[in-house]
Amino acid sequence: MSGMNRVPWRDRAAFNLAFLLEHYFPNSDVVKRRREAARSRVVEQLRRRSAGKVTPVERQDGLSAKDFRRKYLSKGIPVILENGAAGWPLARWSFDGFRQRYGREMIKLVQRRGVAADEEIVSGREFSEEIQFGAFLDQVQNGGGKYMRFSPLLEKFPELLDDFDHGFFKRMSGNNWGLTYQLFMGGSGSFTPLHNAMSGFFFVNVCGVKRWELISNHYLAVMNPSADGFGYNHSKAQVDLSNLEQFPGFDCIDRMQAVMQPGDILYLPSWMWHSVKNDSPTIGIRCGFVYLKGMVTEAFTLSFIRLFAARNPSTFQALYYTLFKKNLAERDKWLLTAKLIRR
Ligand SMILES: O=C(O)CCC(=O)C(=O)O
Repeated sequence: MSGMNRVPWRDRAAFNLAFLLEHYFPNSDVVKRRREAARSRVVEQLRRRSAGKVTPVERQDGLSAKDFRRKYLSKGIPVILENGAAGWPLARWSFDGFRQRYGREMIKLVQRRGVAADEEIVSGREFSEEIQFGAFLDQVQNGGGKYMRFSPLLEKFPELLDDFDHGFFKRMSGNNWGLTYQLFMGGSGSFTPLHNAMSGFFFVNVCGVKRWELISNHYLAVMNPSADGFGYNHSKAQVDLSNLEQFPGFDCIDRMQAVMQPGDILYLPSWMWHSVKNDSPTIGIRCGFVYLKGMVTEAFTLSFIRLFAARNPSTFQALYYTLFKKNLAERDKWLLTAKLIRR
């Protein structure tokens, strides 16, 4: 983002180092004090600048894979590929279509700390429930609060994978390995709070309207995530600034917004923070992919933490579950360790 409100690299580096150390010394007061001091300096610097700017994510119609890689992927810039999935055979991907085909099947919904709305987490713990797919779909369409996020459902119903243009993902990402697919279905008003993770992804919006807020990881100190060693980071900061006193400086950071219509595909770079609100009942697919350059250049410290300091799951566990583990119920414990799909 050219012309963005920037934080001096020294203050960012000081915060990043303290955040890294906190993963190894979670009870150290010295580390906590250093982190707080760095955060205050970042906020002070940002407050000397103008109010944060909100800009729309670019929309491109008919972008070639080569131009996508040159202009967006290699630079870590998000983009909406307008109607990118319009020609895919997704006609059966509707609430009625799913109800007819799979309505009687039992599915599992898992809510994880930091990426579920507060009211979905029962007494501060992760929470999962089994529900009949038909009943779940009914409540999504009727504005109920249950939200299916990061679901491995495509492994249960692998025939659905035939409806994607797998060549599209390979061409765009420049890889023919490392693709993972996860499903999202939520009702009107359902919400996923701010978080970021190592893999970049394409999000295919099949039904409904989704509203995204995107924030560069340049502002990690303002997002102020806890060092809990998950495979992802999360923040309780609210983009409507309703908890500015807890997240000072949030009004001075730049952010982007994207509104996705059915058929649109969003590219989201590694480590970019994002939150999502569904304006209407939605069905979407997240296709994660490996792009090493982006992972490291977008956030070296976070990549280092993910590879060497994360415990829930560790890199070894994540790889094991991604590559080998077949038992869904077990693998389902770890967010973002979706099975690699070869097509
Ligand atoms: O659609 C959503 O609610 C969240 C999507 C998301 O955060 C992701 O795919 O990483």
